[in-house]
Amino acid sequence: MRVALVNPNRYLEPPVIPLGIEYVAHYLDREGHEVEVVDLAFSPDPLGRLREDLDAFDPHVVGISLRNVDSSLYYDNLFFLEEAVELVAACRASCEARVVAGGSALLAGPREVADFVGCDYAVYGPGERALPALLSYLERGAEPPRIVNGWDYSFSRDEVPERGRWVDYSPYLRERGVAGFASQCGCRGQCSFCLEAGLPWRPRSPEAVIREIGLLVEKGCRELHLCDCEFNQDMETTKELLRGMAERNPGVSWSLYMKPLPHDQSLFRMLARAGAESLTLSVDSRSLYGGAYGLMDIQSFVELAGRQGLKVAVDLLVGFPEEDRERLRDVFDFFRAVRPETVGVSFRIRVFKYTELGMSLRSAPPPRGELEGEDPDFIRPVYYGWLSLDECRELMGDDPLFRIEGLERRSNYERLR
Ligand code: B12
Ligand code: SF4
Repeated sequence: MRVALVNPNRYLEPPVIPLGIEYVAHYLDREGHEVEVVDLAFSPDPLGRLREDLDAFDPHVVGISLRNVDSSLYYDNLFFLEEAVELVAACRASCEARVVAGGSALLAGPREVADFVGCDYAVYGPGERALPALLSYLERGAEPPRIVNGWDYSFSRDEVPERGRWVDYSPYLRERGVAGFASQCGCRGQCSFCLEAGLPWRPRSPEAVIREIGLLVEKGCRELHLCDCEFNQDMETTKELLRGMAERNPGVSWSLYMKPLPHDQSLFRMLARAGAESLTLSVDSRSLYGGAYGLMDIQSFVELAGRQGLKVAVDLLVGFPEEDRERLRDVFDFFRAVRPETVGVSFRIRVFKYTELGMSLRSAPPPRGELEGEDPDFIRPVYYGWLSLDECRELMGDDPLFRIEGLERRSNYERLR
């Protein structure tokens, strides 16, 4: 079948090469489908460009990759799905193709997002084998289910996806973008606010990841970002990968997300040897006091990383219903003492319908604070919080270590570059 894969992500802070599209395109191509990627990231006229490309290609299926629902920032929030509605409508007007949505935005509620953007089908989770499976229904003239669970199909752990074939990296690299690579999918964490909590964990084989990085190096990409939600989920797999990278991917420097646990001294030594430079450490005050990890774990993380010359940017989320200012004062004082490179603070929490926090806030009004936003499906931004900007500033003091996320449009890891 002819499949057009559309990247509507025009948020450029920083621009992100659509890795999900590259992976899905690789699998479709391998299955014998004809693939064209319509990358709208830098297009001055996205609707016009989409219509033109669809007219020329006349696809049977349009796959639209929805990465971000919104910018997830309380200040100056940008909501992206409105534009997706227009793009889906433009597909309908241009061709007869069925429209399939995929991408991490679907985690906000696959049915809700599918209804919002008006697509025919939606795949949530990995699309590598799920989209070809959906196409085979259509080829047979059968009706696929409207919502497909990508984890039922997953991906092949040994596959080495082609890189830089489907997407032109050059405008991204010119505008501060870096290529990404993924070593695993899913998360074993259970953070109450997070879209990824408890998503089935599937590792890729370290050998395949090392070879994929080799392909990126051949394309001239030596500065990379890991696209795992958190790297340190399974120490055995991560260490095997790091050993291989140190031996076979020399000269690569990369950034990654990590969570406080698990970690040990050798993990940081191996990260440094494998070219890792900056780590974004995700911390939320509820997990901190709920037992997932403690202050000592974070202190040891920052110290051990620092000893290896690794820079640590902390993404800190505070202001859960059960907290008060005194508890948060302890958290801020702790970071003031431990001093990672930078701490990006969010004190309003983006709430999603099916997260633990979303479900509890929907079932009963919180003991303190309020929900801002009207959408019962929580697709249009809904925020929860009780701390005011002034109170948050007071907790930060005038220490330049802390920055409030959203008041400037640069993600935490970029401040380290
Ligand atoms: C790594 C990462 C980053 C890196 C990216 C580095 C790089 N060079 O690629 C950086 C730090 C730059 C970043 C920035 C941001 N990020 Co980010 N990021 C991620 C993370 C951890 C991985 C994304 C990724 O590439 N995954 C690997 C690829 C292969 O997976 P994928 O894109 O989802 O594609 C798969 C499936 O979704 C599906 N699929 C994808 N497209 C399609 C299409 C079809 C048709 C089908 C069928 C299937 C399909 O198949 C693919 C293969 O399995 C995700 C969380 C997550 N695990 O998804 C957050 C995440 C996407 N980011 C998020 C956010 C909010 C942002 C920022 C807006 C933050 C900010 N305010 O600055 C920016 C946006 C930047 C931009 N221009 O879009 C949120 C989005 C949530 C929301 N509110 O919508 C996420 C979900 C994190 C979270 N838990 O909240 N990010
Ligand atoms: S915050 Fe990190 S560890 Fe927690 S559920 Fe989300 S991705 Fe997993």
